[in-house]
Amino acid sequence: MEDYGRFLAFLASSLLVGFVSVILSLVWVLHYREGLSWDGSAAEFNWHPVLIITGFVFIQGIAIIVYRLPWTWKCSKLLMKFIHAGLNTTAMILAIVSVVAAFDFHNAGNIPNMYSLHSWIGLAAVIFYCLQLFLGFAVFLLPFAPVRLRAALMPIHVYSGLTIFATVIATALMGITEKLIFALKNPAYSESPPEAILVNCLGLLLVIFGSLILWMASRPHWKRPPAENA
Ligand code: ASC
Repeated sequence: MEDYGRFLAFLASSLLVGFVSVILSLVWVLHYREGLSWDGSAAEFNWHPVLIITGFVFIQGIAIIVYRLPWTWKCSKLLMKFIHAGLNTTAMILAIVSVVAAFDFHNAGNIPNMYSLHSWIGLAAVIFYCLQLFLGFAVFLLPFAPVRLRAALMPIHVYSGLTIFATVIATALMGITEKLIFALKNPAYSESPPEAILVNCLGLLLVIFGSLILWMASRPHWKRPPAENA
């Protein structure tokens, strides 16, 4: 790879931006909100943004670009598939736990479920992510699918993976926005209190993280060389 340094700069920036996003989500719920617990209270709901940003955004983002790390090109393709699948499975589990936390909190407080656009798109994203994972496992990881089927499905796997990732980030932005509108009362969101500024910055970082990952994933010359597959 002739522009190894540029790739490393993108990788380091995305890791930094993703890591700071996770920290900001923790500062949000621990410093400005009710903290974290599992008791049906608002502190249980707070797992929702933390686990979505950690799992569904950060870990999923890393899972997407894991084949592009040049020092893994001498590892077997099968090992890299296990790492890709393992990171995505971890992200799926965290996303499901985070959705359970949101439903639990709503049910304990008689708050209606599944009325917002955030919840519709978010649940669709979780369902399609599970389908993507099980299909990917069956076609690309297990040894049964013929090469022609793998080759036919690979562009669809890549396209739907990137689309789900972008949708998850858009859904996180909707969730952040509605939470700030619901939760900030005195002072209100419109008065730009420090919590609003911090969480707006978190949203900005999620967009930057998504852009960096999608850039790395869409550069053909940063792909794992086919000759080194095995
Ligand atoms: C796989 C694998 C690939 C693709 C290719 C079809 O399972 O390891 O490189 O599918 O065979 O595009």
